Amino acid sequence: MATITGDLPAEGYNPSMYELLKTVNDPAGLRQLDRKQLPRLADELRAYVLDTVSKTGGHLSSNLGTVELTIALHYVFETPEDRIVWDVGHQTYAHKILTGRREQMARLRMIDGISGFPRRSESKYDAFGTAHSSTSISAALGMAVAAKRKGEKRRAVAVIGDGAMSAGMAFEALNNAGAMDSDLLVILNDNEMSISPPVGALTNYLARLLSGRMYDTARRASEHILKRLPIAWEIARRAEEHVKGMVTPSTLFEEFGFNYIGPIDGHDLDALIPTLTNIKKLRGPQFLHVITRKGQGYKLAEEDPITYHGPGRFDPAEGIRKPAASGKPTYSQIFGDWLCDMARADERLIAITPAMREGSGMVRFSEEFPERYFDAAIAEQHAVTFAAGIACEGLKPVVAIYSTFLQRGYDQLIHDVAIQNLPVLFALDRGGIVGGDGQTHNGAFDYAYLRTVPNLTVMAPADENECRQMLFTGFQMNGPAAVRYPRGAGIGKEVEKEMHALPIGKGEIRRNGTKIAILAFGSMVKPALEAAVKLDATVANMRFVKPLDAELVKRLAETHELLVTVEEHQVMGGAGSAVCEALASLGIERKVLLLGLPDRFIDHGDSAKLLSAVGLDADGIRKSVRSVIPE
Ligand SMILES: Cc1ncc(C[n+]2csc(CCOP(=O)(O)OP(=O)(O)O)c2C)c(N)n1
Repeated sequence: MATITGDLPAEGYNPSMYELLKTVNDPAGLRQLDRKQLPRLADELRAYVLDTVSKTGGHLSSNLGTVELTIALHYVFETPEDRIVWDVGHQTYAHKILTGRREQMARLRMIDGISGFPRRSESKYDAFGTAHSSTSISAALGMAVAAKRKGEKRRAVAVIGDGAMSAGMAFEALNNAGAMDSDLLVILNDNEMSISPPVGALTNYLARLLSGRMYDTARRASEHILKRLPIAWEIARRAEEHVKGMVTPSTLFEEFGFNYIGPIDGHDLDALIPTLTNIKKLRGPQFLHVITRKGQGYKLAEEDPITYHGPGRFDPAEGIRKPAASGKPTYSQIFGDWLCDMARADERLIAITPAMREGSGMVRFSEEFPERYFDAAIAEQHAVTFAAGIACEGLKPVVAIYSTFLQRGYDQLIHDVAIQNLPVLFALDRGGIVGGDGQTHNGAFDYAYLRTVPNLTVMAPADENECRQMLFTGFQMNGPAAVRYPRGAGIGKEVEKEMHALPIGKGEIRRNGTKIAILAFGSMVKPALEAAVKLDATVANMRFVKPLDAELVKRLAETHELLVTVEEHQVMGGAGSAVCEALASLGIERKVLLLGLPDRFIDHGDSAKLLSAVGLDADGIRKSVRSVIPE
């Protein structure tokens, strides 16, 4: 396979480069091709992935790494009758291109365009919707069991990365599947990378498995034992397979009840296709270990798979350029800076991430405080309980976690942290609409799932400085607290180096008006203030979703005709609901307009456009208010 060097022609790729790819409109068409044509198809597919992703943004490195595996799977298996479940699903661009969505790649992750992840409603070839990791083995096992129960001769395949394999759910599924007689194939796509280098004992184990040391050591030890028994040695020597069985320590996956095959080169179609063809004939749980390279074929991504994991648009000939330093910092950066400052001021601080060092703004912390930095791997449940254990011993854990991924750690949050009232600070990133990743990644539910938990304090900053001060406030508390902030840059507010704790459960009036009072939470304070000018409305920055500032609610209700709550969160169960509950318990009857996300999943696309489409910008807020109180 030729490497795309980065020295591309100035005009970029042109469609004539995709002559073979253009003829493949579905997997049935792919299966018509001669095997000798497949390497050429792989080259075109890889170039097409690079070409389209460089124009739309999206996941790149992982997709370049699964081109041959995708071709081989659709070539050998009878998709869509045979089911392929892609774990996380961020590596499915080649799959999308080969399953009739080649032209639609131009609108990948955009409003009305195709999703960056598999989705059952998008294609019959997307056997299972994914995006959160480590679900594939469970889902494929369910499909295998259902096929058996229905007497259907379909195959079920789960393709899972070594990073995704680190999650408890993957092991729960292996444990279950290995003890069943289901025709399930698990393919471990091992590229020795998660988003950043993977961590944990499994990673070390896989590396040892690959280096062959484990096999060699065991073989030598066994030979030594067997040679003392000449007859036994002779029998063993003759029966090669038997010898292998006797001297190779069974792999972890064999211990789980799988038939382990591999490792094989995941970029070699001559290895992949015959192996998969043979496996297809085998019954019972099979485990194929495939080695791939993240970023394969595009030199810049091979050398720096982290930067090319999920880039925005870029010129493939030049590669990704670092953004100009003058841009507004993101909330993740504000968090990362606070974390370093706080760690310097307080020795007790320990920071934890479930495999999201880069996205959470923790690279600098991991370098400056390596002994106080813990990557728990893609294991949100473990990350939360691990923090609880640390807090029990008087240290101060900070769990940096995306809102959508804390959904995975909810019981741990309640049972291990909140019930014991342990001082764990949750830095909850990606609260609200997240853009291209879409419905699976939107932080739309956290106010609802957090504010119902006793002992927990929930804060939402209106700007960058408030974010820093809230992190400080939460860190000082003697119980659990969460600071929930959005994806991307803030409003450009200057950040004070000085840290001071905010009064707990107190909001603030940002603007005085008449008749209408807007009670704004977090990112909605800014558009609320803009909308308020024409409405002549009062605006409160509520700051705390829990404990809610009931006194402020009371005061505003007594002095205004209409209360308007606005939040970048589902209306159902959100901060507006909390305001209504407060009014009810105060016995106050006042008209309330609740603005927030509607009761449906919000799709992918440009965040500002999506927010505007649901009325969560200044204009939308103003119009909604005017529909209740006309001018
Ligand atoms: C539950 C959950 N936590 C975190 C993530 C964010 N995430 C997306 S891809 C990824 C790394 C996956 O690594 P691996 O499975 O090895 O696939 P690779 O990208 O290396 O191909 C992570 C952590 C996620 N999708 N789901």
